[in-house]
Amino acid sequence: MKPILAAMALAVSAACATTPADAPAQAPATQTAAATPEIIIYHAESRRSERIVWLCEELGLPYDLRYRRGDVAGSFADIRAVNPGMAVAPTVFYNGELLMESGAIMQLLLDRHGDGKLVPAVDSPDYPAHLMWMHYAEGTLAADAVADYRVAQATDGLAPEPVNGREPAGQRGMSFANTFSKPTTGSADQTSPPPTS
Ligand SMILES: N[C@@H](CCC(=O)N[C@@H](CS)C(=O)NCC(=O)O)C(=O)O
Repeated sequence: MKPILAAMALAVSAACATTPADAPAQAPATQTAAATPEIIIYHAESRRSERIVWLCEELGLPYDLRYRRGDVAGSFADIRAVNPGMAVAPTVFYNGELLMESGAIMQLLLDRHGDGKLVPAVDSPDYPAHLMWMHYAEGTLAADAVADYRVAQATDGLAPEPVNGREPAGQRGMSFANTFSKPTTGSADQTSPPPTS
């Protein structure tokens, strides 16, 4: 339901409700979606700010996109002007509040404006895996990939080599994501939980 319709439905049901004088007070109805926020996304092409743009599109949330097409350095100069201490993409203003961390911004938008879309219910069997992958993206995977990127930067673009037969960090992060299958008790694959005694 659109936020405005939800608000109208709440208002109408409140106006029509009759409560006997001795009835216990009712808990307020659960709010399903907050009012449409003002969202300004400071973006740079091919950067993580795309996550926020994508999500706003999925949720039908209006947003003001600020970036310079074909000019990543210029886009970051604009970001630095509004967020000098940590000029990263995304930098987002949500109802005037400066926010960073794409995962946190996504969670905020989904919690307040998702109306149950795109996220399994907290008590769903899919919720733990959903949460794990949400954190994996900017936790282990990003850390591993950036480690390889820094090596490549320091070695004129050479791909990191395996060390002691182990994959370089970023490749490990990607191959884990590519080969992961949801563990089920008793399965023999490498992602299974350890046996319980
Ligand atoms: N964990 C942050 C990472 C933000 C980040 O580092 N973004 C990159 C672009 S993908 C950036 O702004 N890099 C510029 C820099 O670090 O100076 C997030 O998920 O938003």
